[in-house]
Amino acid sequence: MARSKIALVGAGQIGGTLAHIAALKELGDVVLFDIAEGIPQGKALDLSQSSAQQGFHSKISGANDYGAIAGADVVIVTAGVPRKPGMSRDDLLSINLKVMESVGEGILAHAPGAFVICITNPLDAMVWALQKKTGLPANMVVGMAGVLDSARFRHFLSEEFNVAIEDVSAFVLGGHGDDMVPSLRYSTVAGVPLPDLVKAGWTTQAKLDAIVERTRKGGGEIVGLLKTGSAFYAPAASAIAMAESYLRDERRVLAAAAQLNGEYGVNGLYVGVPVVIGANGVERVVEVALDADEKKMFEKSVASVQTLVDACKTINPAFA
Ligand code: A3D
Repeated sequence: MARSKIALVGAGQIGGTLAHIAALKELGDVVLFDIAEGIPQGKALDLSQSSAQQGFHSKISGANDYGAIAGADVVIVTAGVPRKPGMSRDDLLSINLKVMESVGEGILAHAPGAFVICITNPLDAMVWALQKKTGLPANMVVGMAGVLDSARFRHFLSEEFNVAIEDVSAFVLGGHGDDMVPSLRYSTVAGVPLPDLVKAGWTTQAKLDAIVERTRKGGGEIVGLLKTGSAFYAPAASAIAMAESYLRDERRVLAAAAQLNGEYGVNGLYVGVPVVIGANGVERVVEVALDADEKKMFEKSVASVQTLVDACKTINPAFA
């Protein structure tokens, strides 16, 4: 049986880590694509040579030509530039919007049947632009952020409670940014909601509030420490969980930026919500009742996403 093909558009920090994890998990053959000459080829060669010790059979190749992604089952997009000192959010937006245009053309020409996972920031606007540019069905174009935000939340909670991370389940809604909405009511330890654990004396509300704040600023904390780039191990692991759920039809319930068409009262925007990912891509948006506070935070987060999308339409009226 033919192996699945995973195309990684962008062979930087996250792209290289994605290739490594995909190969270790034998998810399929991997193609690294980048505009930087030599980088995807060099990483592909290095990773291929690691198979002698690590025992995987995935073939890994690198290319500067979109033809190499032909027929990919999954495309994961990390192409773009990160924000540098002195660069405004709008500067970043206009550069990466152009990148999404060329990436969208490449995907449409060579891998229009793929499940496309976007990671490039600003995430909710870039995945919106990629879907708009390609015109691919919305269930096949999704953004990775919620899995990562939940992973950060779960890590901090597992440390606070001193329990295994797999017994901590976290629920995060909204756009990928400082006003994302980590929900305490829907986050649990072995099924017990966090507010009940406060009542039981396991922690305090103040400690949970601090963990929520740290989760919201989780990306910035790592940028501050690394100084030369942003997080890449956990972002790559998060996107692989999404790709794996699609390729193996696992039907996992994962937080992701999905196009909303009426769910949560939002229309046409990509916003982080829990979704079911299976062989048909995003198969279902999980919609739950929000209380007044959660609703207020969610609406604020959606408004931030709307501002970014409006900025994309101003920068390039073709997106309007
Ligand atoms: P980096 O290591 O800079 O890799 C980006 C790669 O994109 C580089 O190798 C570039 O050469 C390449 N590139 C630039 N323009 C193009 C183009 N037009 N076509 C193809 N390749 C191109 O960055 P990274 O891997 O650390 O991060 C990648 C992106 O992910 C950035 O936009 C980050 O902000 C974003 N990111 C998002 C999250 C989320 O949770 C959403 C987390 C971490 C990083």
